[in-house]
This record gives sequence, C-alpha cells and structure tokens, in this order.
Amino acid sequence: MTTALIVIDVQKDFCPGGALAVPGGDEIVDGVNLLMAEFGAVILTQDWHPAGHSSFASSHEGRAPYDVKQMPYGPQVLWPDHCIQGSTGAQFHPDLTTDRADLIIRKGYNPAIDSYSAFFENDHTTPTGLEGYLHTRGITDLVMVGLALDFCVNFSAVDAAKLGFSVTVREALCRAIDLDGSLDAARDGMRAAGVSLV
Ligand code: VGL
Ligand code: ZN
Repeated sequence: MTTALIVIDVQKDFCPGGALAVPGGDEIVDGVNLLMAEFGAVILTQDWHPAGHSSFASSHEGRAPYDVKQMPYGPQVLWPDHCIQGSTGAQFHPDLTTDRADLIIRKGYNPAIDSYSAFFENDHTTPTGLEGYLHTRGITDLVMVGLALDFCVNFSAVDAAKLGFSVTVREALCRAIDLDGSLDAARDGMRAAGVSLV
C-alpha cells in the first residue's frame, strides 16, 4: 500500500486578499507543510484558468459572481475571475513548500468546462490524467487537504473514492467557501461515497 498526500489549490487567490478568498485559507499552510514529511508521495493541484474562462461571471452578460448558470454539463456556480494562467493570484501561497511535490497537476484549463476535481472536469468524463499517474506509481491510498473543502477537495475526494482509491480528508487542514449549505452537502456526499473525514 502506498499513500499519497494530495494538496488541493493552496493558491494566493483562494487565500485572504485573493480574488476568491476562502475564509482562513492561509491558516492551513504551516500544517500542510509539516504533513508532507509523513508521505512518500506528495502531489499539488493548481487551479489554472485561461482569461475569459466560462466559470467566470464576467464571461456571461448580466451575470454576477455566485449566480448559478445551466451549462451543457450541468449547473455551474459563476465565480469572480480567479487563478488566471500566469497571474500572481494563480501562484501557490508563498509559504507553501512546493519543493516536496513529485507532481503538480493543473486543472480548469479547458475554456468551456470548469474542473473542480483533480481527476475529471465538471462533465465528470474528461480525465486530467491523475488516475493513470497514481495507478502506474502503485498508489492506492490518498490523503487530501486544501481549498476549498466544499468544492475542489469535495469533488476530488468523491471522484477518487468512486475510482476505487481509499480516501481520507483531513478537515482541520481544509477550509470551505460554504455557499448556500454547500459545506453540509459536501460532507454528506463525501461520506456517502465512502470518504473518511477526520
Ligand atoms: C475552486 C471554485 C472555483 C476550489 C476552484 O479550488 O475549490 N473553487 N475554482
Ligand atoms: Zn477555479
């Protein structure tokens, strides 16, 4: 059994002062750095959108951030512009230890589809390649931490469990956006998928 630590989207735009700040997002950084020492494999994810991405409210006439829009692949929350490729906001939090990362997987680069999950775009079909990477390394167990608990951590954990990985989410090293009950719904969904919340 090989376990990997997956650190989700610990980026400037998801921390206080960022474009899509998750309350307390920066508070997890020191703990995440310490946790890395316990794992033989560390993988970081990075939200990485082209300018004008379809998940941005600014890309849709008459829409405001946090509106929900029906997309061909289902409902999509419209976000403030965030994590634009090459921007300062897309950078990892400056205190995050990135040297330990074996792999940095970027997601959300397809202009027409958002990708909360580290495994599939929001159509739940288009893969990022992470599943194959983990399988070929013989990794069967995953521990997940990061931002935001109710969006990208949630979608990544549920997809991983559905793919057959054993998944643990360390809630103390996550922070949530909590939009209209999204945190409670995420917890229920993760538990139903067989994710261990500790
Ligand atoms: C995320 C909203 C939009 C996340 C990414 O990392 O949870 N949330 N893009
Ligand atoms: Zn995003």
